[in-house]
Amino acid sequence: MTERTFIAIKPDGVKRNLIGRIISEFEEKGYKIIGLKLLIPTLEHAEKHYAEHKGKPFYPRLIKYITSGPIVAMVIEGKNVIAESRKMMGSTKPEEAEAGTIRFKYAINMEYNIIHGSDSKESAEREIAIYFKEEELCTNWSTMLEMIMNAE
Ligand code: D4T
Repeated sequence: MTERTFIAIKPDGVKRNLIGRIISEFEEKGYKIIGLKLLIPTLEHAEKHYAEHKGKPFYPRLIKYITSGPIVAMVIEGKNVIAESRKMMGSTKPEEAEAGTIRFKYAINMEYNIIHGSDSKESAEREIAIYFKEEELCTNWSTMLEMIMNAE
């Protein structure tokens, strides 16, 4: 099933010059990027994004970190992209992340774990709406993969 997910390269990923490498992983897999922006999250973005963690001990540091610098916010479309992109990212705890995953390769610890990806269809819709207006998404273009498949 074609789905949309929200992916963000977090401030540590941007500061460590990993933008290109991380975007490449999604492009190489064949997913379609339909929304892309570099922004410094406001307190409003951060509080909405992490509303489920409000009140937890790590919440204040999480908000400080996510608003500390630019993130790359993306909307990615593809078959089963929500679950597949979570697999590509690996466990929230980098030490538990499987070899080859983005967090295994690049993340330092759970707090600075490089990347975020929605964990369900509901979170994806909610998170996309925090960072993008529907009209900012480029929904009608074909990747090479789709062009080849449609030509066959
Ligand atoms: P995000 O949402 O950033 O992709 O992370 P996950 O979906 O993989 O994990 P999460 O929602 O459980 O945690 C959100 C964010 O909080 C940080 N965190 C989490 C932390 O600093 N200490 C903690 O104990 C936990 C559970 C890491 C990711």
